Amino acid sequence: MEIIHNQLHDIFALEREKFLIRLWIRKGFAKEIYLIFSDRYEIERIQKLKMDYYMEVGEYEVYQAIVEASTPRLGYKFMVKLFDGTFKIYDQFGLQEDDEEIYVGHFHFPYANPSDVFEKPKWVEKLVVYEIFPDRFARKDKKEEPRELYPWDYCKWEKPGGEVFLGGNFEGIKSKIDYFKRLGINAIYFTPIFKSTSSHRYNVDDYFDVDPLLGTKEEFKELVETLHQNGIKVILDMVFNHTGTGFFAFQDVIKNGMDSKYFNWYNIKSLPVDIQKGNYETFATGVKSMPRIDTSKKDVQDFFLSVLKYWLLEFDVDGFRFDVANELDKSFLRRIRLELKTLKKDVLLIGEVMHRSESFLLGDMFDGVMNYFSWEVFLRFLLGKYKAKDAVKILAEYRLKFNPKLFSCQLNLIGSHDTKRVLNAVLKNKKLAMLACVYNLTYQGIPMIYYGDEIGMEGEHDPDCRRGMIWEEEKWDKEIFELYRKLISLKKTSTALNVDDVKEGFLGDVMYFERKADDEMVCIFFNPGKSLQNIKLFTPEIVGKEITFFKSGKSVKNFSATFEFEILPEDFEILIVR
Ligand code: ARE
Repeated sequence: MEIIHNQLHDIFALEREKFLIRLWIRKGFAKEIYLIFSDRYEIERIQKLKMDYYMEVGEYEVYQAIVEASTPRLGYKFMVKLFDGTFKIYDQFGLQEDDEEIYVGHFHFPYANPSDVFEKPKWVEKLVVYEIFPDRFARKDKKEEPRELYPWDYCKWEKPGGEVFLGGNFEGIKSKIDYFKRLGINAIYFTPIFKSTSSHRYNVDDYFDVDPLLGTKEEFKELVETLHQNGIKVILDMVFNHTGTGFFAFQDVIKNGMDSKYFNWYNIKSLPVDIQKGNYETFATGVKSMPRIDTSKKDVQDFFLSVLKYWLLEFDVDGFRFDVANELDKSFLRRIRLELKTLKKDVLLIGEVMHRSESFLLGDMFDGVMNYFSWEVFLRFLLGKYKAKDAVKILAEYRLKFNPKLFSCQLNLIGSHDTKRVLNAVLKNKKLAMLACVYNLTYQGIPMIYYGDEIGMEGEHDPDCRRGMIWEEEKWDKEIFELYRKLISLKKTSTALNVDDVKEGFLGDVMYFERKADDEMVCIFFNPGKSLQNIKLFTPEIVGKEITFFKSGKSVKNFSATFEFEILPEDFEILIVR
């Protein structure tokens, strides 16, 4: 085993002259660690800073230091004090004997350009996103409909795909403002709203128009305005990996073959292009309704950038979620960031990446991704597939790869229009679904709630997870609904739940998150097992503090460094320490 965890020596520019540096070192190896640093060009002016112990992750201890530098440049190495009082140096060449002369081996942060400093959109703090699948959320009847509709509760018996329309629309969504306020959410992510032949609308035929079944562009504009007036931000889903077959460029290729000026936008395998055969590259395998478009081409990028600017500027939307983001050309993703952030500094850019996202989260493309990865780890813990200790290690190792400001922009979810609903994911165990909800609203990042999860709706994998929203209150699970309301309110008022940090930990079989601000500490405990757990905390930070139990609302003034309480089987507790 490596003494220094090589992968995890990290540096992030928090500001142009302020750096966060972390080092992982094997447990029990170091007594103290010092950071030796200077401007790279002034190595005679070396400074020394004692690093803070940050947390334990698996076999390693993580130390960190925040360096206030005098220029945007940094040269640095680590001085490791061992228990026998001797020192070792850790630099570019690895771990070696202390030697005053070897400063040349130092690590470099050559120059922090403005783009190296990740800025999170201001409104991300205290944000709770609600995901709406427009065809299935709410419908306000219109006299004439452009399509045949199925009954709202049709999906209870059938498992219909994209060909079945229930007819949810913009007016329907607008009529639910009171519901959004009651729940407390302050942003909505809409799956695609553009003109399409399917009810999921991921095969877009016209990126400059909304689907007529949803309403008109004017109605959408009014909806955005109304949501904004009520403090609710709007995030749109943009599908740039593929188009619909009715999209003008694809139609032009069908008509003109190789003479079409859009011919090289697609990967056409033979001519003539035949939609029945699907003789072209598509999304996934053989999805004929979705011809894949080549986003490495400059004119394709130009076209889609004009689409983004149109919705951003004309409709004043606040952010975008990019479909199949992991397959888009990275030069396109970098252009999106550069051009959109110039137009609107605070626009939020979220990628749909269902797996580990290190290469997408360097700060040059997205602000965040849909965080399926951390959820999958937590889910395995809930289901007993991972012990608390192992889940904590994976969660922390993953989180610590990222700039902490950027990690706060991850869209944390526990299900979506593409997966089983959370209740089904936890095998219909309501108590575990409630633990998932607590994870969702308290882990570092932006919580995203998939419509209907807050009232306990069920649903297997796509398309079953897209049933019509239940509006009859007597059919709701009120206990789940109240838990969501209370947690959303906590997320919106707590300072600790909004810091750019979390510490994952475990006490036996219990997992916990510790979130700490200057004026408040919030500790969240999860006990998915079948036995009652006695929790004994020992930390001087609770001496003289008032501790409030989230569930009962009871507070106690605490005078010692120890604090004991119980958590029932398959239950959680949140302590708010002020
Ligand atoms: C249909 C079927 C699905 C099937 C899919 C692919 O219903 O069961 O997985 O085809 O063959 C839209 C519709 C879907 C429709 C699809 C094709 O909403 O109902 O699904 O079009 O007609 C991958 C991608 C990820 C993608 C998912 C679906 O990585 O980007 O598959 N998600 C986006 C949207 C979808 C949308 C599209 C893409 C297409 O969010 O709603 O689908 O625009 C494992 C793999 C993942 C894989 C996942 C599939 O986890 O590791 O990579 O994700 O399975 O669930």
